[in-house]
Amino acid sequence: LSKDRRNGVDQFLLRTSRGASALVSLHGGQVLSWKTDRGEELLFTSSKAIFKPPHPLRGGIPICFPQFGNRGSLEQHGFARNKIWRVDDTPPPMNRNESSDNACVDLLLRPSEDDLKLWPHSFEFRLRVSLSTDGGLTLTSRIRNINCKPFSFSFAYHTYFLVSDISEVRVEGLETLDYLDNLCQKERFTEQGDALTFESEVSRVYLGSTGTVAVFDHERKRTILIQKEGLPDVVVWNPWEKKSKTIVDLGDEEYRQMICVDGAAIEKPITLKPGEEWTGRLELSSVPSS
Ligand code: TA6
Repeated sequence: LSKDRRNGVDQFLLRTSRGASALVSLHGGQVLSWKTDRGEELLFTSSKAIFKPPHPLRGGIPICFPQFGNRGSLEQHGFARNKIWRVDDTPPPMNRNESSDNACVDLLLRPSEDDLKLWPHSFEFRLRVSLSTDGGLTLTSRIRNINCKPFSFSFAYHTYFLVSDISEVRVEGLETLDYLDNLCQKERFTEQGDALTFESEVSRVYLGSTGTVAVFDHERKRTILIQKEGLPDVVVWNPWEKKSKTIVDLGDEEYRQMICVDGAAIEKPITLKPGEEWTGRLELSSVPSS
């Protein structure tokens, strides 16, 4: 684990002995880069990304909490991604599935006075980012209610994968699921059984996904496998050409090199009673494919 600073914000580089790496910033607790042991980047970051908190950072894995999108009274995707997190001095113990050989960093977010004015619920949000010896990336979020009243939230790991060409990408594992289409007033549809391919703007929330979701990048001959716990929904987003032009921190043509596929909990918000804790885990791995 090594540390450096960018724009006055600390960031941490996790590395395996074989050379895989992940870069994690205190800005948003955001993973900014994830590379294979051959040095190939797997996450997209916009060339126009603004590295100045509290501006959210376009790329990597922004954490949407305590609200996903505009489904509530808070700013888009909640405030967690805009905050400066701190290193957690009292991290949770390793669980049985975690190896002490993993490279990891533990971060903590507590609400500021200003956050409490907007969202009057005290919480502790502990994030562990862990890189296993085989290069797999795991993000574990533990959110605890330290208030005297229950609260509810929605959540997403808004993961921007880097792809060679969006037209050559296929997403599998969502066939037959119901989804809410953000482009049609969040109307509910059912996926008709084919893998997803992309030829126009897509903004959907797939519901009740239990299995592995796979992102095939035909041109790069690479597949990303997404597994998750505590995260029943999967967001799929690509802004395509027209929408991209309205997003200031995204290049006009960059939509071709990205696809967001998020492990999330959106349709049924998570409710925590005082003292309760929720865990949401995302496990990403990359495998060569033909
Ligand atoms: O479905 C994902 C989404 O909510 C889209 O509507 C789009 O706006 C995207 O997130 C990115 O949001 P951002 O606030 O980062 O521009």
